[in-house]
Amino acid sequence: MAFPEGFLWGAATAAYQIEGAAHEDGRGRSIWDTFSYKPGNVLHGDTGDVACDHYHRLEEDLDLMGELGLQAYRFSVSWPRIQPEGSGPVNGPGLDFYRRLVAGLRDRSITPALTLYHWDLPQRLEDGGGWTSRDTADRFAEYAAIVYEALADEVPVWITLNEPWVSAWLGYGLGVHAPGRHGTGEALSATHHLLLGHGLATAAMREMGGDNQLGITLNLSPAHVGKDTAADREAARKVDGNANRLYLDPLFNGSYPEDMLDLYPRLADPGLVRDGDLETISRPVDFLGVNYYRRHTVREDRGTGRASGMSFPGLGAKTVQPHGAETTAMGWPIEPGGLTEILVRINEEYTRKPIYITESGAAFHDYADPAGEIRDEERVAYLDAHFRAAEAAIRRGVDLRGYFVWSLMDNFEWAEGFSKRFGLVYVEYASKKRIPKHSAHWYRKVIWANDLPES
Ligand code: IFM
Repeated sequence: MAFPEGFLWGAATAAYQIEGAAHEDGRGRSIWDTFSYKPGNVLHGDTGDVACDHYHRLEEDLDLMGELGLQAYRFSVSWPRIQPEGSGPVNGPGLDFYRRLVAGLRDRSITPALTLYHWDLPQRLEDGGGWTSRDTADRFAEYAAIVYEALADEVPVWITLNEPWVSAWLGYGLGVHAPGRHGTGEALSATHHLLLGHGLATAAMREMGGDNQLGITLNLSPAHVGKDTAADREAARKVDGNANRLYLDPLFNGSYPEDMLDLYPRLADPGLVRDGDLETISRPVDFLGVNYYRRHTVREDRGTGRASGMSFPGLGAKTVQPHGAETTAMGWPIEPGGLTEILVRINEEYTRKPIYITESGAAFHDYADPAGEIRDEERVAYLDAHFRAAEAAIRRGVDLRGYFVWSLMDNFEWAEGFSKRFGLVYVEYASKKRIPKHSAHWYRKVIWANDLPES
């Protein structure tokens, strides 16, 4: 194996998924509070009110990270903790929490990587249209500048948005995430304003100076053809367009893809995409963050019968399980080769800028055995295979700088509530006790050696 010297091994989390303390120290309401309180939206009625109680267990969790030997930690800042109304005055205690977090990381020589937006939009902004409104992009840039002003000296890696595809399509298109709105037009407006917000925030932070690395995180999934038919090829092209190119093209080429403009004429509407927007969106970043979980194996969907996988409404496409692939507890196929594939493609088709894998990991049916051990050997195998796939991309010329495992600890998995466990560390939710799983002990050795054990 050949991970370069200085390769950053880390783990990732997000504010709403772990913090809890939803009504403390002046935090405002977010769209995930509203969404999760509505019966039927989240499995078992779970909410992030308490989550892993990380807000109150900060020191314990920092110690845990130190014990795991993490070199980097990716976390997100909760916008409604900083600006309870989404604009206007800063909530000091909210900012102080992240100051303490960052100081604690630095004390332990763990590099902080900060995400500004991981889906918890202040509800007040949603009341004014949320990401379908252009105003939200401007407010996001103001919020970014507030956080940057406070933490730029201590945080070297900045990520504007986490997975804008998920915010736009699951939140505004399919309604399975907050704010639970349904409509292709809304998802497209949200897509554009999220990207614009990224561009404006990046520009605002650049103007403030500092030699930090600024980037954005996309969730990317190669789209493969299910059967070699013209209809499946067409369906796979559309899924690739929607899931990958709709975000990569404006960021790195300064335009929406031609075929997506044909499919979604709204993206050519000057009322939505104004002069100069694409220049703002495509201003250079210092790195791209990639979240990789799965490939899409795509078949045409004539809308008959029940789709066994994910269906892409309006695209005439659905995903199916690839023959023989094992799946995670999320039902996602395990295909490490897709990680090499997407990294090499970015390098060849979009940018030679450095890349971080900002999330990669899996949920399995973990449980504590009578001795209190969590023997998650499936996760060890999963991570081992994906680390090898990342290394294969490095050998093929990709400038990969680091790898953040999703997730540091089990947490609130959005619409799935607490039913899906992605953590290196097990959380016993009743007591909030943290128990490192076997994968955590294994990962510690990988980090220490900057290498993988012989397979
Ligand atoms: O838990 C999420 C995370 O918030 C964003 N990326 C995917 C993870 C697993 O679904």
